[in-house]
Amino acid sequence: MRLNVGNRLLVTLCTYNERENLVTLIPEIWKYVPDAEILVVDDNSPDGTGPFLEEWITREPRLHHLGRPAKQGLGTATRAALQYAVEHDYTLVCNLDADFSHHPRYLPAILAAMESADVTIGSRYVAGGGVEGWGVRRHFMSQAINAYARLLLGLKTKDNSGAYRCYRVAKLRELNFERFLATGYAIQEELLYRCRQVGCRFAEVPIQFEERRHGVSKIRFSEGFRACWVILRVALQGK
Ligand SMILES: Nc1nc2c(ncn2[C@@H]2O[C@H](COP(=O)(O)OP(=O)(O)O)[C@@H](O)[C@H]2O)c(=O)[nH]1
Ligand SMILES: [Mg+2]
Repeated sequence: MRLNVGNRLLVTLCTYNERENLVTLIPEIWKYVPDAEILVVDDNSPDGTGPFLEEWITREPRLHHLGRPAKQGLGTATRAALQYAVEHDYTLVCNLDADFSHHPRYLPAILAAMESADVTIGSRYVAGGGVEGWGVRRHFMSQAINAYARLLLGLKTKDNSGAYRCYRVAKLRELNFERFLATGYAIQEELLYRCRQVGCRFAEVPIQFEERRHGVSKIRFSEGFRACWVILRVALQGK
């Protein structure tokens, strides 16, 4: 799809050891949205993602690399990605996991929903959405975290823990990123909570969450408990 005239879209990918996925994911994103620029926030992955991107960038002006010295968590990586979009004056920023769990085929529908929303969620938990390849434990963890976040943070949206989202950068500008508490996976719930505080309109577009194509998940079971603790602190901190 083509972007409306004057709109600039940044697609952000946070990565730790996702080089094998990036090789095909980045061109796949441009298949759906050729005008998008892509930012990879990489934490000095041992698989050589950094040098691989630096070489690619010499041939591709739509590609950007924000390299961090060491693995610092998905929360701070996501924040860095969104802050980059604010600092570089994009209109919209879409974030995807970099392992093909979030297929770029949904980007056109997500962008269309932004016509009347400030935040659009690529949602596993609305009609037409779903998850493939998860065991019982992973399903339970996701459902439990979502119910917990809805209860504590008063969120009305269905998929509050997924990272597949599009944000209107003008609304992100209103957030105080210094106040964020999450450094890990709870960043997703915290972002929705803070976006709601600044009056964002939300939309959810169904996606099928797919099994990662290469590599291994970086999430640990303990991450669920850590996320619950952070969500509680966010709720207590209030405005
Ligand atoms: N930059 C950065 N990316 C991360 C970090 N932890 C996870 N990611 C990336 O975040 C995305 C989601 O992580 P993943 O391990 O697939 O989590 P899962 O899908 O919940 O199993 C992937 O693109 C990871 O490479 C981190 O500490 N730093
Ligand atoms: Mg994944």
